[in-house]
Amino acid sequence: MTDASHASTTNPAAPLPGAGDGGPASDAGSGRPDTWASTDRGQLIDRAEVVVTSPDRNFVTMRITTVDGVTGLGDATLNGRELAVAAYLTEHVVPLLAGRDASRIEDAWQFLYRSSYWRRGPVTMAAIAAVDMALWDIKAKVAGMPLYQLLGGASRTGLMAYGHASGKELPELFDSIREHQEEGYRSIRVQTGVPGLESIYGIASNRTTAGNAGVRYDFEPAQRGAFPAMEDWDTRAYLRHVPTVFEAVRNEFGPELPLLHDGHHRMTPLQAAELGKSLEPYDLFWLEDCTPAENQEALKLVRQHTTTPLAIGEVFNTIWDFKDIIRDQLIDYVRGAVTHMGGISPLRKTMDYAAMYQIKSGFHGPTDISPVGLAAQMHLGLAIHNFGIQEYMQHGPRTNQVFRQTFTFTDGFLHPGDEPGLGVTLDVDEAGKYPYEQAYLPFNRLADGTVHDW
Ligand code: GCO
Ligand code: MG
Repeated sequence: MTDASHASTTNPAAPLPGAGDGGPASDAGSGRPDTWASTDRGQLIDRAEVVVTSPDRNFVTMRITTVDGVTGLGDATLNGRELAVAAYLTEHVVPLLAGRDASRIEDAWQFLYRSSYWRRGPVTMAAIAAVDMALWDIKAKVAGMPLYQLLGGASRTGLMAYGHASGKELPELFDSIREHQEEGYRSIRVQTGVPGLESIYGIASNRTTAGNAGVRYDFEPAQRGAFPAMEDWDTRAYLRHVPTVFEAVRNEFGPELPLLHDGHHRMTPLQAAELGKSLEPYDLFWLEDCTPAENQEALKLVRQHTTTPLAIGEVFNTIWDFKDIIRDQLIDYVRGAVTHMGGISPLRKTMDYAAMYQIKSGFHGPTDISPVGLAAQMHLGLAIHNFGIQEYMQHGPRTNQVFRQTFTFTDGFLHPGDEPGLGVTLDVDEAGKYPYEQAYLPFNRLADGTVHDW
C-alpha cells in the first residue's frame, strides 16, 4: 500500500464554528470553515484516508471513519491515471472532511462539486464519487441495512450480468463463450481479432499484465510498464469482419443468447451507422461506444440508420454529459459508472431522468471498477426500476483478498448481499503488500502511423 494519506483530523472532537445552530457555518470570505453541526456527534467524520494498492491491478480507495468508529469505503480508481485522483483527494478533499457530518451526503456532494469551481472532469468526479460512496456506506451501516434498502428496496431478485468472451479466431471465441456459459453467464460480450491486425482491443489473449500469469482476467487492457502499449487499427477491415463473426456466433449458439459488442469509440458516424445496420440480423443486445463520446450529435446520424440498440457513457462524468442524448433518445443504455460519474447520488439522478425515456442502465463494470465501485453499482441496480444489465468481468484472487465482499454471482445473476452498508471491507494489511505499479492503457496507430482513437 502506498499510503497516499493518513490525513486524520487532528481534533475531530472540537466543536466547529456553526455547531449547534443547525445552519451553514460560514459566509463567503469569512475564512471560517464550512460545516454543519451533526445532531449526533458520533457521526462527525474523524478521519479520511486514501489507500492505493495494486493486487492484480491498481486501485484507489477512500476510507472515511466517523467519531463513533463507523467506516465507509469509496472507489476512486481512474485507470492509468490513479495517482492524480489520489493526490486530488489527499491534497484537496481529505482536509475538507475533518469534522463534517457524515450523514449529510447530498450537502457534501454539492459542497465538493460547487466549491471546487473547476467542475467536472474524470479526476474531480472520481474523487467526489469516492466520498459519496463512502458516506452512503456509512449511512447504511448506521441504519443497519444493505444500501439497496435505503435506495428504495429491491426491484428485482438479482442483476443479469454479462461477461467478456473473446478470441483472436472463431474457435477460441467459441470456447470462451462456452466457458462463460459454464460459469453461469446468460449474456455475453463478443470481441474478436480482425484479419491483418496483430493486436487489438478486447482480446483476452493480448494480456501481458505482469504477474498475472495463471490468473483469469477476461480482458484487462491496462498493462504494467513505463509506456503505453501500441495496438493496431483499421476500421474498414473491422467493418468487413465483425458481421461475419456475429453470423457465425448466432449459427453456433442460436437466437436466444443475448450478445453485446463494444466498438470502443473508433468509428465515424457513417461507419457506425453502417455497422449497426449490418449487425441488425444478429439481434444484438447492444452496440457500445460506436463513436467517440465527444461529439454527441453524431449519434443522430447513427440512429437514423439503424435499430441496433446503442449503449454509451463509460467515459462520461456527469448527468450533464447524458442530458441531451437521453432527451433526444439517442441511446438505449446508460453506461455510466458510480466511480466516474461522481458517485451513487448523481448516477441515481441520471437513471431517474433516463427512466422518463425508457432508457435503462448498463453500468460500466470492467476490472478497473474496484470491488467497492462494483458493489455500489449492484445496490443501485437492484433498487432502480430501469435496470438493464450489469457488466461483470470478475476480479482476480489477490484483489478478492484485499477487498472482502459479500456479493453473490449465481446462475448469471449478481446480488450485493444483505450485510449493512455496501458489503465490502478493506484489509489494509493485505493492501499494503501490493504497492502501486505504473500501468497505462494502450493506444492505437493506423498502418500509416497516425494515432487513432483507442
Ligand atoms: C468496457 C470498457 C473497458 C475499458 C476500460 C478502460 O466496456 O468494459 O470499454 O474495457 O476499455 O475500462 O479503463
Ligand atoms: Mg466499453
